[in-house]
Amino acid sequence: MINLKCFAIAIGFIIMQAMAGGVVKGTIHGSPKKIVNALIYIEEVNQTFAPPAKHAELDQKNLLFQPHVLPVLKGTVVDFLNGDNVRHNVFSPSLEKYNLGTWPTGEIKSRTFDKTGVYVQLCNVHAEMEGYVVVLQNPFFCLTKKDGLFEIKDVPPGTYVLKAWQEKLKKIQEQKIAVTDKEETNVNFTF
Ligand SMILES: [Cu+2]
Repeated sequence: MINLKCFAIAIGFIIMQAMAGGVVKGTIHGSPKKIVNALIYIEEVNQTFAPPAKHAELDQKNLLFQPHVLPVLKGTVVDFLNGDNVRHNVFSPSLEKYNLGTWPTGEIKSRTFDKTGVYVQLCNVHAEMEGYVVVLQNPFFCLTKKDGLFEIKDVPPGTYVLKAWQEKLKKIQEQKIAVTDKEETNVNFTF
């Protein structure tokens, strides 16, 4: 017979173990247009991370890519939706380049993102539309809101390169960081 209490404790222990790690926290300083939708991420963690089974979604609604920036783990499938009553297209001139075609409301096109990098999303029906899919090696990233604050939890202890991307930056910024178990590493960026 299974001892349920011990089983629960064991599960709790496993969860505690899995969540061990440090926190990387900080602020991006700069003009309001530059500190919003910035992606702070650890360039590489020496582990393999399985992509989520659940698809990520990128909608085209009110003639905007929503969300404007979509960070995903390498291998993630992104479903491209059309939430408008007009036809939209999706293409990207980035890296290996793709064009998913043009489709009406209600239809979905999917693409698996197997390679890390920044993919600008464009629509050849509406020249003003622009969005980004950013494909990352690991799940330790944070997308900023208007306040430019970021916090990445449960980072395995180690030394890493922390990167900062934002669409208006000419170049990705980076800093070397050291993460210690159960401690906070504070980092700031100025854009
Ligand atoms: Cu469009």
